[in-house]
Amino acid sequence: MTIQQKPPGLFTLWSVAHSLYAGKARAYLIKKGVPFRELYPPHPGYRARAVAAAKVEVIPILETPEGEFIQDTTDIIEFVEARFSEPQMIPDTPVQRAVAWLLEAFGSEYLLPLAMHYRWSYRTEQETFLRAEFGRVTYAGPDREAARQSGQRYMDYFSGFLPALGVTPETIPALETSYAELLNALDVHLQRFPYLLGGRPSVADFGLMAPMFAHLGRDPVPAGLMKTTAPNVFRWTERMNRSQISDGEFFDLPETYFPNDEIPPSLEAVLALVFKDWGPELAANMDRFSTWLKTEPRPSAGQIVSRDGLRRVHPSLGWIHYDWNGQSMRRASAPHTLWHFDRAADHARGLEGEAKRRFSALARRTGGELVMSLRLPRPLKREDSALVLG
Ligand SMILES: N[C@@H](CCC(=O)N[C@@H](CS)C(=O)NCC(=O)O)C(=O)O
Repeated sequence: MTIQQKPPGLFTLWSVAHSLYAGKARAYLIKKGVPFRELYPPHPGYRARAVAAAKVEVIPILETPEGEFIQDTTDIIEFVEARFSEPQMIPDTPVQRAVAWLLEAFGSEYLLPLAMHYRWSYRTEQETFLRAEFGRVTYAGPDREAARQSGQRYMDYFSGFLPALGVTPETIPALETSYAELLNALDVHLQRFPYLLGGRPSVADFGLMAPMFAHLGRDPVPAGLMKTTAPNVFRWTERMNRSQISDGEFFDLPETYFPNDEIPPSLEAVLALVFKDWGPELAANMDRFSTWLKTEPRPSAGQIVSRDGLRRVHPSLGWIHYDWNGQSMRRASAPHTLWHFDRAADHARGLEGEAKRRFSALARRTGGELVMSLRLPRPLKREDSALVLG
């Protein structure tokens, strides 16, 4: 096999087209104008360099031209932002910045069960597509049948996630109803604005691209649903993968965030759903983390936060139960979600004076006061691709 040599200055995104989190990192690098290429796992460098450095088998991993490796899409964004401040991808006004990080966390975490549901509960309707996509993870050759067979192991692995994500025949109707509500609210907003915070993309959009592109906007069944019920959301997924900031559709809108740190009513409607739908899970995860801490003999700084003590992409501390939209929900706890939520909440907690008052009023109007009052019983950090105690 001939391995392509990379031009100098080029970043590498170890990636696949149908990966949820790669969709977020890809859109970010495109909009940020970072020169990058994408390489797939069959390339020998994936295991030898990227997985070896990340210490977990995961997609995506960013490799810098200097040979550093960064895993976790939020860490990737933070790393690149620290290196290149322009073009701006994070609002610098206080309320918008807190809202942007909150939506970034919500998109990256909350919608994972829905994305996985629409991929795997409708598997028979989209089997050929999924086989082709998962084939690309393990096979790079001309034999189509071999490609379609080769991803089977990964398909079995990922489709097995549904019960741990709370997706069961009992919860599916409520999950689908809540998703329809969210699609509708986003569709109304994106009729008027190209991005969540106005004329310029932000971390809010990248977080939402995680579930909304690879699964919900690309797999045949959910993409059909998105196109037929929320076409503005589908159009936004296309826009998010183009390097231009402005879009000819919105020709009179400047390439800036909403003026005066405003959050328009159509985005408030989205936030109301964020708090209503995400709140019960966050509170249950918080309780589970507190209980786990109490049962650990000597919880020390740097200890891996995972029931089996292993470094995992999606660690768990056991099952959580909570009432959710009239359903009793049972799923595996997700402490990584708490890490993500808390980084966003920290921006809100850091607000002062008039900005603090405006954010509190916004949380009150959108039913988010309880959610925004949730506190980690102990800090969480990421170290070497593991979630650890601070
Ligand atoms: N928090 C990570 C999650 C990455 C992730 O879940 N990637 C999936 C593919 S989209 C994966 O490789 N999962 C492997 C696994 O769960 O074992 C990120 O933001 O990068």
